[in-house]
Amino acid sequence: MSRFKFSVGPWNVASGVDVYGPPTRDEIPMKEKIKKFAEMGFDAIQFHDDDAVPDISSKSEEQIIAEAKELKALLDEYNLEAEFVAPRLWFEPQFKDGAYTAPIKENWEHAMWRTYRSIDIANILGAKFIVLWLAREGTLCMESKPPVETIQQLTKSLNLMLEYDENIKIAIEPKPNEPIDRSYAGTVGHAIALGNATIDPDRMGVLVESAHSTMVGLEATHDLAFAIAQNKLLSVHINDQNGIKYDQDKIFAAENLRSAFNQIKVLCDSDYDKEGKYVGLDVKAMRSTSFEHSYEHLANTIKVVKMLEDKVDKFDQAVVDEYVKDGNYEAIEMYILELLLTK
Ligand code: XUL
Ligand code: MN
Repeated sequence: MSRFKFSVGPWNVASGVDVYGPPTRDEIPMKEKIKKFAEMGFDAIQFHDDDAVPDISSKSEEQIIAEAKELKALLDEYNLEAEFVAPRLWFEPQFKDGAYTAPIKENWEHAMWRTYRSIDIANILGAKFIVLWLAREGTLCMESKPPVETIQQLTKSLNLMLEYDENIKIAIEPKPNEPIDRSYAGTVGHAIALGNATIDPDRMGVLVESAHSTMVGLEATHDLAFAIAQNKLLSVHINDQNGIKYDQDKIFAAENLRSAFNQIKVLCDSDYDKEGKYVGLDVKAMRSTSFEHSYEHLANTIKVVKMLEDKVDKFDQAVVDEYVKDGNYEAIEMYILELLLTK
């Protein structure tokens, strides 16, 4: 048994399509995924606005509310919570040069409309916060937007969201690039600073994704620790990533076992589980995986977390402290390697 509660997003089960090739697996309908997630033991689902209400931009506010209520009934049937709602502000052509940082006013207004609808949906589903992955908030062409004013426009957008609903919290999920070339706010430090610049910093936090920290050359464990130390960690996306390249969303620990151990350790040591927060998965099956194995990366990630929790329980800080006193840092390396490599 894990000490954690787990959440998953429907996009974690996908067709294998990438920018260079078509799907390699059939699409699975949303309702079927939700049923399967419940059977697998997940506690909560993460939603994009259009996962919850497909084709949201073409629908009226009344229709959106009605469909969100239907989804809430489905979740209740399976005893699942909704962890968060995240507006998908990177897909529509209007957002080609950013959403909150769109240089054209009507496009920015559409981004705000979708965000307000995301807050409405979150309230219906009982989710306490929305997640903003700032996918295109940066530049492809550096001169298309004046950077200082544009970053201020991003802060103004956050303030409007906080004013729209006096209870909603906002978690910014930073990522340094992809699809945008150069993000305006690509790290956990940027995300926290942005929150602190708003009218209500107490309702601003971050979602730390392991792979996104790796993509910027930082250690996910320390990003988690930094957010925890500032009381800003609202959620996590655990996964893995092979170096500073395209976003891979590999299963947790597949590339960097020691980092994965330390990420779980920092969550355990800070009592993340006792705060009722979820360990969120943001993992993808590889494109080469066949349809019948569509869900295994999720089960495997949870299994790995449990195994790492056992390692955390075996870890003895007193042993490390003694080695530190003695200046025997080589022994600390071996202590950790033996801990991870032996039963
Ligand atoms: C993108 C990413 C997204 C967000 C949710 O890299 O991680 O799935 O987590 O919008
Ligand atoms: Mn993510």
